[in-house]
Amino acid sequence: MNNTTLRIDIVCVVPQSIESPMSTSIVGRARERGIVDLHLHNLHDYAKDRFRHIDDTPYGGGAGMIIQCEPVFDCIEKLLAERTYDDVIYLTPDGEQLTQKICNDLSLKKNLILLAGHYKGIDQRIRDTLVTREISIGDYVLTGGEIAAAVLTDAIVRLIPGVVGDAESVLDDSFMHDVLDAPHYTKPADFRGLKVPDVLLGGNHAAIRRWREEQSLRKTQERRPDLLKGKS
Ligand code: 6GU
Repeated sequence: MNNTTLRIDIVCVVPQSIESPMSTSIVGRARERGIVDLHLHNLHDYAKDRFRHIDDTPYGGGAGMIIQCEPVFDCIEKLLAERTYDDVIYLTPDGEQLTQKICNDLSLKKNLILLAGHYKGIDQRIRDTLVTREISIGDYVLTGGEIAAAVLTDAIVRLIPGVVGDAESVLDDSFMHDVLDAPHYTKPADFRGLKVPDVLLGGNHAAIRRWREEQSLRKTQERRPDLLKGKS
């Protein structure tokens, strides 16, 4: 791997669940090309007993199982001994909500550990000592953090220069400028009588830019007026 590579280590309970999305399409190609160096770690490989247990019942009682300190410390301390990490991110519904800005910042890092929990959660001592940042991908609950880690990885990797073919298409996305994307059309210009707006067929680039800005603004006003607050 060259020295501009972003290394991401995903530490989780069920790596199989995200192997495919992390190995195909744009993320898979970025890995093949050495732009991102992605490693999946199975916490069960760090279990101490022959049944590969990594969780136990919560002190104080209550429903659900808690991931134990030992396998997580063993796995993450092994990684930390091998290189310096910019952040150890725990994916959890009570974390800071993920935004495009956070993705932009993380895409500039060199080495990241993403820790994905399962069951009821992880022992608080892991969060107090190893974890440097906690992120949620939205106000809803998933069965585990693996898919959240895959979402975060996907959102970061596509921002690395050279990963998405057309750099401009990344910069124009919804949220890149705090407004939503304008509508897109491709051939044919008339599909069952459904017509592409004339302005897009005319080749007047200034008019097209103005139309897209108007559409973006109107859609944002309708769907996400919160994004426009504090703007003139
Ligand atoms: Cl990061 N994990 C889980 N389990 N559920 C979530 C989440 C994370 N973000 C939103 N819901």
